[in-house]
Amino acid sequence: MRRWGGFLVLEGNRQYKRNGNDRVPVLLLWMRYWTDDLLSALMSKLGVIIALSSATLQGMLLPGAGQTAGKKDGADGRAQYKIIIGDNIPVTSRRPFLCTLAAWRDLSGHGPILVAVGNPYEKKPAVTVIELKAGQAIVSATGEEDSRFGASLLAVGDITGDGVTELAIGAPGAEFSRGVVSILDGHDGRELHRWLGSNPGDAYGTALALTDVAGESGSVLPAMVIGAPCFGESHAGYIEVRRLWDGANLGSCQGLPGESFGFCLAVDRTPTSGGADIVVGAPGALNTHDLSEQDGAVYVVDGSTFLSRRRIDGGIGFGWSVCIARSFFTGGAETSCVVVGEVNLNSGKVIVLGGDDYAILRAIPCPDASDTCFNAKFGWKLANVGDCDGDGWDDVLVSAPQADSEESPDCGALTLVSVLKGTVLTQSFGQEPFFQIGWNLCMLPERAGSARKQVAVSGKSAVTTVTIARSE
Ligand SMILES: [Ca+2]
Ligand SMILES: [Ca+2]
Repeated sequence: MRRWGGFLVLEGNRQYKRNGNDRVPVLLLWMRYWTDDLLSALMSKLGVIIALSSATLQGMLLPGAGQTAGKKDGADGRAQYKIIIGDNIPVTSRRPFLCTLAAWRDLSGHGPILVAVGNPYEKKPAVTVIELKAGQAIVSATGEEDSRFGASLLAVGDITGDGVTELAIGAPGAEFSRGVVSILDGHDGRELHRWLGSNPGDAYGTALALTDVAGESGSVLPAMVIGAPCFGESHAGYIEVRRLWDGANLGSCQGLPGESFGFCLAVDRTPTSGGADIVVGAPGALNTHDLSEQDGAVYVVDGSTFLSRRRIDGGIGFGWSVCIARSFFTGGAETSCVVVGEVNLNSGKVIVLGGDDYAILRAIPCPDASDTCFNAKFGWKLANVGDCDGDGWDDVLVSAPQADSEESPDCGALTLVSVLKGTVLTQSFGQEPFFQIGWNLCMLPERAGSARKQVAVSGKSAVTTVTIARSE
């Protein structure tokens, strides 16, 4: 509903009250003031618009319009895992929900965990590197006004050979939205590379991912994939692959008009021949925040020829997020699945694609234990958190930043799903109403010998650390 007019928005949520064995639909409505700089500026000209989509209202009032609940795993539906929402990471942003995150550990894996926090929508966009345990900012870099410097962040590993990871920073609004990606030396912040989009409006640097390319005599070299979704009706979007050590442009691949090809990226390193595959989301979005209103697609691109191997079509908002889940069969070949978020007004779902033809293996709907899914944006971000339940397949953490719990509207939810079984392992909600946990997710480096997985998560009110652990 936020799409219609914005500003002061009347929001609704269909919930159910128990009445004996029956459940009676109850409509909850509340007002929200959407404080975006752009919208504030528009508002001064246009005044307040209260918009309420009749289609949405109808959807809320129709009984049974919600998704069926995902089954909880474990005996008696008891969760065997828990998601613990922990300490806040200090952030200066007025709007942490727009923060982007990257994390790494330096000095051959034994140093403290460092987290880079991007504030791309501040008046002076900035990226600050924080030492997680001490909660102290170590260093920061700023970009030009409206450049959206820090809209994407990626720790790219050590290029210079000093044991310190370098940091890639995307600024898709820079140079008249041509977009710029900078690789900064992790030691002194020196700019090692600066790459530009081809044309104004490309939004080059909206998405970043690491990949491998073939080097001389069978060696493998690290490279970076850069997404330029060229938001808009007539723009196709493209990806570009750059070798990290010398910045060489190795090739590119383009999408179809209006589909925002390059909106999100994942790299599948499991194919045994021809190097890594690049998985590209093309949800047909007009920008990174408003939901898509058209059918989306996901492409699998050969990472050595940069030719599209396959296009997989989906419903509205399909391809909003992508990640790879791998399996490790002892003595057998490693295989993988592509996990795709389909985010739309209905509730969203996560779809698992696999096999040689990337067929749909299973769809995991938003688990609506308390009918929390309407416009929850389930699938907004995905993070591969490794194999939590020991079934040999990676499991995936799914965010739904506008999910409601029974007590709190808009607190957001994090859901751990089993890719192999298509079930929900556990779910946790944001701590308070309107916390909106899950606008961004970033895995933290694992501690040696620890079974706990840690994820940095941004919500509306704060950036926080989340731990996934077996419940005893
Ligand atoms: Ca370095
Ligand atoms: Ca698993």
